[in-house]
Amino acid sequence: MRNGWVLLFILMLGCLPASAYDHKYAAEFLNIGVGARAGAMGGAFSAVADDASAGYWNPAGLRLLSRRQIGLMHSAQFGNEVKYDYLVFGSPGGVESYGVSLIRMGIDDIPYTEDAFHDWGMDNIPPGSPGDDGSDDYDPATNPDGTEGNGTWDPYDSTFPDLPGEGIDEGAIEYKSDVEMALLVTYAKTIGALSAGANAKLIRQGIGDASLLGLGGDDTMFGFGVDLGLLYQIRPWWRTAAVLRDAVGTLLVWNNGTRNTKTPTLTVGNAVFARAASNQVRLTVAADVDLRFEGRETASQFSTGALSADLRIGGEIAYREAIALRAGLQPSSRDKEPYGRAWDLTLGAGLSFRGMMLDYAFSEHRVFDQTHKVSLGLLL
Ligand SMILES: [Ca+2]
Ligand SMILES: [Ca+2]
Ligand SMILES: [Ca+2]
Repeated sequence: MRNGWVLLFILMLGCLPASAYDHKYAAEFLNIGVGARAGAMGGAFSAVADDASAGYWNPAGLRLLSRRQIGLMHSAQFGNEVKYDYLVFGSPGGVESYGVSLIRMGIDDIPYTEDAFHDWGMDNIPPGSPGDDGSDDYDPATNPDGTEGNGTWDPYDSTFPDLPGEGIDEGAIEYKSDVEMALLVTYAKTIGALSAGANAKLIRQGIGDASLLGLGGDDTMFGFGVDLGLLYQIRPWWRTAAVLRDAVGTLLVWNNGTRNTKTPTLTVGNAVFARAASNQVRLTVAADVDLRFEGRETASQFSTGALSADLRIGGEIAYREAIALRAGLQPSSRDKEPYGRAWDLTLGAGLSFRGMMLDYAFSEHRVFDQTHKVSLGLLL
Protein backbone atom coordinates (compact mmCIF):
# COMPACT_ATOMS: atom_id res chain seq x y z
CA MET A 1 0.00 0.00 0.00
CA ARG A 2 2.91 2.28 0.64
CA ASN A 3 3.85 2.06 -3.05
CA GLY A 4 0.29 2.94 -3.96
CA TRP A 5 0.51 6.06 -1.82
CA VAL A 6 3.72 7.17 -3.54
CA LEU A 7 2.19 6.50 -6.96
CA LEU A 8 -0.91 8.55 -6.21
CA PHE A 9 1.22 11.33 -4.83
CA ILE A 10 3.28 11.45 -8.04
CA LEU A 11 0.09 11.43 -10.10
CA MET A 12 -1.12 14.43 -8.12
CA LEU A 13 2.12 16.27 -8.79
CA GLY A 14 1.67 15.50 -12.48
CA CYS A 15 -1.61 17.41 -12.39
CA LEU A 16 0.25 20.68 -11.91
CA PRO A 17 -0.24 22.39 -15.26
CA ALA A 18 2.17 24.59 -17.13
CA SER A 19 -0.37 27.38 -16.79
CA ALA A 20 0.26 27.37 -13.05
CA TYR A 21 2.13 30.62 -13.38
CA ASP A 22 -0.85 32.95 -13.88
CA HIS A 23 -2.74 35.25 -11.59
CA LYS A 24 -1.66 34.84 -8.02
CA TYR A 25 -4.12 35.79 -5.29
CA ALA A 26 -7.21 34.99 -7.42
CA ALA A 27 -10.17 34.06 -5.19
CA GLU A 28 -7.89 34.59 -2.18
CA PHE A 29 -10.86 34.33 0.21
CA LEU A 30 -10.62 30.56 -0.23
CA ASN A 31 -7.20 30.61 1.45
CA ILE A 32 -8.53 32.04 4.73
CA GLY A 33 -9.49 28.66 6.17
CA VAL A 34 -12.67 27.40 7.77
CA GLY A 35 -13.51 26.18 11.24
CA ALA A 36 -12.39 27.53 14.61
CA ARG A 37 -10.64 24.28 15.56
CA ALA A 38 -8.40 24.28 12.49
CA GLY A 39 -8.03 28.05 12.80
CA ALA A 40 -6.69 27.76 16.34
CA MET A 41 -4.15 25.18 15.16
CA GLY A 42 -2.61 27.54 12.60
CA GLY A 43 -4.45 25.74 9.80
CA ALA A 44 -2.08 22.78 10.16
CA PHE A 45 -5.04 20.52 9.54
CA SER A 46 -4.51 18.48 6.37
CA ALA A 47 -3.43 15.38 8.35
CA VAL A 48 -5.73 16.05 11.35
CA ALA A 49 -8.90 16.60 9.25
CA ASP A 50 -11.10 14.38 11.40
CA ASP A 51 -14.17 16.63 11.58
CA ALA A 52 -16.55 17.90 8.90
CA SER A 53 -14.25 20.81 8.03
CA ALA A 54 -12.10 18.15 6.32
CA GLY A 55 -14.09 18.95 3.19
CA TYR A 56 -12.05 22.14 3.05
CA TRP A 57 -8.71 21.04 4.58
CA ASN A 58 -8.40 17.57 3.10
CA PRO A 59 -11.39 15.95 1.38
CA ALA A 60 -9.97 12.49 2.23
CA GLY A 61 -10.45 13.33 5.93
CA LEU A 62 -14.20 12.87 5.63
CA ARG A 63 -13.40 9.15 5.97
CA LEU A 64 -12.40 9.85 9.59
CA LEU A 65 -15.91 10.92 10.57
CA SER A 66 -17.68 8.31 12.65
CA ARG A 67 -21.08 10.00 12.46
CA ARG A 68 -22.93 12.53 10.36
CA GLN A 69 -21.95 16.02 11.30
CA ILE A 70 -23.11 19.59 10.74
CA GLY A 71 -20.75 22.50 11.25
CA LEU A 72 -21.21 26.28 11.27
CA MET A 73 -18.66 29.04 11.57
CA HIS A 74 -19.01 32.78 11.85
CA SER A 75 -16.31 35.38 11.84
CA ALA A 76 -16.81 39.13 11.68
CA GLN A 77 -14.50 42.09 11.73
CA PHE A 78 -14.29 45.83 11.11
CA GLY A 79 -17.57 46.68 12.81
CA ASN A 80 -19.28 43.70 11.20
CA GLU A 81 -18.47 44.94 7.69
CA VAL A 82 -16.44 41.85 6.78
CA LYS A 83 -18.38 38.67 7.44
CA TYR A 84 -16.99 35.23 6.85
CA ASP A 85 -19.40 32.34 7.22
CA TYR A 86 -19.20 28.64 6.68
CA LEU A 87 -21.72 25.81 6.71
CA VAL A 88 -20.87 22.15 6.23
CA PHE A 89 -22.53 18.78 6.25
CA GLY A 90 -20.51 15.55 6.28
CA SER A 91 -21.85 12.01 6.05
CA PRO A 92 -19.67 8.90 6.43
CA GLY A 93 -20.60 5.48 5.10
CA GLY A 94 -18.98 2.02 5.00
CA VAL A 95 -16.20 2.86 2.55
CA GLU A 96 -17.46 6.17 1.13
CA SER A 97 -18.22 9.59 2.61
CA TYR A 98 -20.02 12.62 1.22
CA GLY A 99 -19.95 16.23 2.23
CA VAL A 100 -21.21 19.65 1.17
CA SER A 101 -19.58 22.91 2.28
CA LEU A 102 -20.69 26.46 1.68
CA ILE A 103 -18.25 29.32 2.28
CA ARG A 104 -19.31 32.95 2.08
CA MET A 105 -17.34 36.13 2.55
CA GLY A 106 -19.23 39.40 2.38
CA ILE A 107 -17.75 42.88 2.60
CA ASP A 108 -20.32 45.65 2.87
CA ASP A 109 -20.07 49.38 2.41
CA ILE A 110 -16.90 49.60 0.32
CA PRO A 111 -16.62 53.28 -0.66
CA TYR A 112 -16.19 54.00 -4.38
CA THR A 113 -14.97 57.56 -4.74
CA GLU A 114 -14.18 57.57 -8.47
CA ASP A 115 -17.29 59.57 -9.39
CA ALA A 116 -17.34 61.61 -6.18
CA PHE A 117 -14.43 64.02 -6.60
CA HIS A 118 -14.98 67.69 -7.38
CA ASP A 119 -13.24 68.25 -10.71
CA TRP A 120 -12.65 71.89 -9.77
CA GLY A 121 -8.91 72.07 -10.26
CA MET A 122 -6.26 71.97 -7.59
CA ASP A 123 -7.51 75.32 -6.22
CA ASN A 124 -10.74 73.44 -5.36
CA ILE A 125 -12.70 76.54 -6.45
CA PRO A 126 -15.68 75.70 -8.71
CA PRO A 127 -15.65 77.13 -12.26
CA GLY A 128 -17.16 80.61 -12.29
CA SER A 129 -16.89 81.12 -8.53
CA PRO A 130 -15.01 84.09 -7.07
CA GLY A 131 -11.29 83.39 -6.96
CA ASP A 132 -11.34 80.84 -9.77
CA ASP A 133 -9.62 81.83 -12.96
CA GLY A 134 -8.84 80.35 -16.35
CA SER A 135 -5.35 79.13 -15.52
CA ASP A 136 -6.64 75.76 -14.28
CA ASP A 137 -9.21 75.20 -17.07
CA TYR A 138 -8.37 71.95 -18.80
CA ASP A 139 -8.20 72.15 -22.57
CA PRO A 140 -6.42 69.42 -24.53
CA ALA A 141 -5.19 71.94 -27.13
CA THR A 142 -4.30 75.03 -25.12
CA ASN A 143 -3.97 73.86 -21.48
CA PRO A 144 -3.37 70.09 -21.29
CA ASP A 145 -1.99 70.45 -17.73
CA GLY A 146 -5.20 72.10 -16.47
CA THR A 147 -6.65 70.23 -13.53
CA GLU A 148 -10.18 71.69 -13.63
CA GLY A 149 -12.50 69.59 -15.81
CA ASN A 150 -9.79 67.12 -16.81
CA GLY A 151 -11.82 64.13 -15.67
CA THR A 152 -9.30 62.94 -13.09
CA TRP A 153 -8.98 63.53 -9.38
CA ASP A 154 -6.11 65.87 -8.53
CA PRO A 155 -5.67 65.72 -4.76
CA TYR A 156 -3.33 67.85 -2.68
CA ASP A 157 0.23 67.63 -3.96
CA SER A 158 3.17 68.98 -1.96
CA THR A 159 4.67 70.34 -5.21
CA PHE A 160 1.91 72.98 -5.01
CA PRO A 161 1.78 73.75 -1.27
CA ASP A 162 -0.50 76.77 -1.78
CA LEU A 163 -3.28 74.74 -3.43
CA PRO A 164 -5.64 72.57 -1.36
CA GLY A 165 -6.23 70.00 -4.10
CA GLU A 166 -9.58 68.71 -5.33
CA GLY A 167 -11.99 67.61 -2.63
CA ILE A 168 -14.38 64.70 -2.38
CA ASP A 169 -18.15 65.15 -2.56
CA GLU A 170 -19.12 62.87 0.31
CA GLY A 171 -22.73 62.77 -0.80
CA ALA A 172 -21.66 61.32 -4.13
CA ILE A 173 -19.62 58.43 -2.73
CA GLU A 174 -21.09 55.15 -3.86
CA TYR A 175 -21.06 52.24 -1.44
CA LYS A 176 -20.79 48.76 -2.87
CA SER A 177 -20.64 45.27 -1.47
CA ASP A 178 -18.48 42.32 -2.41
CA VAL A 179 -19.90 38.84 -1.94
CA GLU A 180 -17.66 35.82 -2.53
CA MET A 181 -19.12 32.33 -2.35
CA ALA A 182 -17.82 28.82 -2.77
CA LEU A 183 -19.75 25.55 -2.84
CA LEU A 184 -17.70 22.39 -2.31
CA VAL A 185 -19.15 18.95 -2.96
CA THR A 186 -16.89 16.34 -1.40
CA TYR A 187 -16.53 12.64 -2.07
CA ALA A 188 -14.08 10.41 -0.17
CA LYS A 189 -13.34 6.73 -0.36
CA THR A 190 -11.24 4.26 1.61
CA ILE A 191 -8.84 2.22 -0.51
CA GLY A 192 -7.03 -0.21 1.79
CA ALA A 193 -5.12 1.80 4.38
CA LEU A 194 -5.40 4.92 2.22
CA SER A 195 -8.20 7.47 2.15
CA ALA A 196 -8.67 9.53 -0.99
CA GLY A 197 -11.06 12.40 -1.54
CA ALA A 198 -12.01 15.07 -4.04
CA ASN A 199 -13.95 18.30 -4.13
CA ALA A 200 -15.87 19.74 -7.02
CA LYS A 201 -15.87 23.46 -6.31
CA LEU A 202 -18.08 26.22 -7.64
CA ILE A 203 -17.09 29.84 -6.96
CA ARG A 204 -19.27 32.90 -7.34
CA GLN A 205 -18.39 36.54 -6.78
CA GLY A 206 -20.54 39.63 -7.13
CA ILE A 207 -19.41 43.22 -6.65
CA GLY A 208 -21.98 45.98 -6.42
CA ASP A 209 -25.52 45.28 -5.35
CA ALA A 210 -24.86 41.58 -4.99
CA SER A 211 -27.37 39.41 -3.19
CA LEU A 212 -26.77 37.05 -0.27
CA LEU A 213 -25.46 34.40 -2.67
CA GLY A 214 -23.29 36.77 -4.71
CA LEU A 215 -25.84 36.85 -7.53
CA GLY A 216 -26.53 40.11 -9.32
CA GLY A 217 -24.03 42.88 -8.83
CA ASP A 218 -22.34 45.08 -11.42
CA ASP A 219 -19.33 42.81 -11.78
CA THR A 220 -19.77 39.09 -11.37
CA MET A 221 -17.45 36.12 -11.57
CA PHE A 222 -18.08 32.41 -11.87
CA GLY A 223 -15.43 29.76 -11.23
CA PHE A 224 -15.00 26.02 -11.25
CA GLY A 225 -12.23 23.89 -9.79
CA VAL A 226 -11.22 20.60 -8.24
CA ASP A 227 -9.34 19.73 -5.03
CA LEU A 228 -7.74 16.33 -4.37
CA GLY A 229 -6.65 14.87 -1.05
CA LEU A 230 -4.94 11.78 0.34
CA LEU A 231 -4.61 10.59 3.90
CA TYR A 232 -2.56 7.66 5.12
CA GLN A 233 -2.30 6.23 8.62
CA ILE A 234 1.39 5.27 8.77
CA ARG A 235 1.29 4.19 12.44
CA PRO A 236 -1.50 4.34 15.01
CA TRP A 237 0.14 7.54 16.26
CA TRP A 238 1.14 9.08 12.90
CA ARG A 239 -0.95 10.23 9.94
CA THR A 240 0.34 11.87 6.78
CA ALA A 241 -1.51 13.82 4.11
CA ALA A 242 -1.16 15.39 0.69
CA VAL A 243 -3.71 17.85 -0.68
CA LEU A 244 -3.68 19.43 -4.10
CA ARG A 245 -6.05 22.37 -4.03
CA ASP A 246 -7.22 23.86 -7.35
CA ALA A 247 -5.70 20.78 -8.93
CA VAL A 248 -5.65 21.78 -12.58
CA GLY A 249 -5.99 25.50 -11.96
CA THR A 250 -9.40 26.83 -10.99
CA LEU A 251 -10.87 28.86 -13.83
CA LEU A 252 -12.52 32.16 -12.88
CA VAL A 253 -14.55 33.95 -15.57
CA TRP A 254 -15.76 37.54 -15.11
CA ASN A 255 -18.82 39.00 -16.83
CA ASN A 256 -16.57 41.44 -18.71
CA GLY A 257 -14.78 38.48 -20.28
CA THR A 258 -11.66 38.56 -18.08
CA ARG A 259 -10.41 35.10 -17.16
CA ASN A 260 -8.18 34.31 -14.19
CA THR A 261 -6.79 31.03 -13.00
CA LYS A 262 -6.45 30.26 -9.31
CA THR A 263 -3.21 28.33 -9.36
CA PRO A 264 -2.70 24.99 -7.58
CA THR A 265 -1.44 24.73 -4.00
CA LEU A 266 0.15 21.48 -2.86
CA THR A 267 -0.04 20.91 0.89
CA VAL A 268 1.94 18.15 2.54
CA GLY A 269 1.09 17.51 6.17
CA ASN A 270 1.80 15.24 9.11
CA ALA A 271 0.09 14.79 12.44
CA VAL A 272 1.25 12.77 15.45
CA PHE A 273 -0.90 11.74 18.39
CA ALA A 274 0.07 10.84 21.95
CA ARG A 275 -2.13 9.68 24.80
CA ALA A 276 -1.53 9.86 28.52
CA ALA A 277 -3.31 9.41 31.86
CA SER A 278 -5.11 6.21 30.84
CA ASN A 279 -6.14 7.73 27.49
CA GLN A 280 -7.89 10.65 29.21
CA VAL A 281 -5.45 13.16 27.72
CA ARG A 282 -4.70 13.36 24.01
CA LEU A 283 -1.96 15.48 22.51
CA THR A 284 -1.90 16.21 18.77
CA VAL A 285 0.94 17.99 17.02
CA ALA A 286 0.62 18.78 13.32
CA ALA A 287 2.61 20.55 10.63
CA ASP A 288 1.66 21.45 7.04
CA VAL A 289 3.75 22.89 4.24
CA ASP A 290 1.91 24.80 1.49
CA LEU A 291 3.79 24.80 -1.80
CA ARG A 292 2.81 27.28 -4.48
CA PHE A 293 4.17 27.85 -7.95
CA GLU A 294 3.07 31.39 -8.70
CA GLY A 295 6.01 33.54 -7.59
CA ARG A 296 4.73 34.84 -4.24
CA GLU A 297 8.24 35.86 -3.20
CA THR A 298 8.09 38.18 -0.16
CA ALA A 299 4.45 37.25 0.48
CA SER A 300 5.65 33.77 1.44
CA GLN A 301 8.04 32.44 4.08
CA PHE A 302 10.49 30.71 1.74
CA SER A 303 10.76 31.18 -2.00
CA THR A 304 13.01 30.36 -4.89
CA GLY A 305 11.99 31.33 -8.39
CA ALA A 306 8.27 30.71 -8.85
CA LEU A 307 8.19 28.17 -6.02
CA SER A 308 7.21 29.33 -2.55
CA ALA A 309 6.68 27.43 0.70
CA ASP A 310 4.76 28.32 3.84
CA LEU A 311 4.81 26.32 7.05
CA ARG A 312 1.93 25.89 9.47
CA ILE A 313 2.29 24.33 12.91
CA GLY A 314 -0.47 23.45 15.35
CA GLY A 315 -1.09 21.65 18.58
CA GLU A 316 -4.15 20.46 20.47
CA ILE A 317 -4.39 19.04 23.97
CA ALA A 318 -7.71 17.46 24.84
CA TYR A 319 -9.02 16.11 28.14
CA ARG A 320 -11.56 13.29 27.82
CA GLU A 321 -12.33 14.65 24.32
CA ALA A 322 -14.51 17.19 26.17
CA ILE A 323 -12.21 20.17 26.71
CA ALA A 324 -9.44 21.18 24.33
CA LEU A 325 -6.82 23.90 24.22
CA ARG A 326 -5.09 24.76 20.95
CA ALA A 327 -2.31 26.90 19.63
CA GLY A 328 -0.57 27.34 16.31
CA LEU A 329 1.62 29.38 14.05
CA GLN A 330 0.53 30.24 10.55
CA PRO A 331 2.29 32.13 7.77
CA SER A 332 2.05 35.81 8.51
CA SER A 333 -0.78 37.48 6.68
CA ARG A 334 1.41 40.57 6.43
CA ASP A 335 4.08 40.83 3.77
CA LYS A 336 7.56 40.17 5.08
CA GLU A 337 8.37 43.66 3.87
CA PRO A 338 7.85 46.05 5.51
CA TYR A 339 6.55 44.11 8.54
CA GLY A 340 9.42 41.63 8.75
CA ARG A 341 7.17 38.98 10.24
CA ALA A 342 7.00 35.38 9.13
CA TRP A 343 4.38 34.07 11.59
CA ASP A 344 1.04 34.90 13.10
CA LEU A 345 0.04 33.27 16.37
CA THR A 346 -3.28 31.44 16.64
CA LEU A 347 -4.98 30.38 19.86
CA GLY A 348 -8.23 28.70 20.74
CA ALA A 349 -10.30 26.40 22.86
CA GLY A 350 -13.13 23.95 22.43
CA LEU A 351 -15.87 22.23 24.38
CA SER A 352 -17.60 19.03 23.38
CA PHE A 353 -20.68 17.72 25.12
CA ARG A 354 -23.13 15.03 24.01
CA GLY A 355 -22.39 15.42 20.33
CA MET A 356 -22.31 19.21 20.41
CA MET A 357 -19.07 21.08 19.82
CA LEU A 358 -18.32 24.73 20.47
CA ASP A 359 -14.96 26.08 19.33
CA TYR A 360 -13.31 29.46 19.38
CA ALA A 361 -10.18 30.72 17.65
CA PHE A 362 -8.21 33.91 17.67
CA SER A 363 -5.75 34.83 14.92
CA GLU A 364 -4.29 37.73 13.04
CA HIS A 365 -5.05 38.20 9.37
CA ARG A 366 -4.30 40.75 6.68
CA VAL A 367 -7.89 40.91 5.50
CA PHE A 368 -9.58 40.74 8.89
CA ASP A 369 -6.85 42.09 11.17
CA GLN A 370 -7.41 40.30 14.46
CA THR A 371 -9.93 37.60 13.72
CA HIS A 372 -12.26 35.84 16.10
CA LYS A 373 -13.85 32.69 14.76
CA VAL A 374 -16.67 30.81 16.45
CA SER A 375 -17.74 27.36 15.30
CA LEU A 376 -20.62 25.14 16.27
CA GLY A 377 -20.69 21.46 15.45
CA LEU A 378 -23.38 18.86 15.86
CA LEU A 379 -23.14 15.08 15.56
CA LEU A 380 -26.34 13.64 14.13
CA1 LIG B 1 -10.82 75.91 -10.18
CA1 LIG C 1 -11.17 77.72 -13.68
CA1 LIG D 1 -9.27 67.47 -11.90
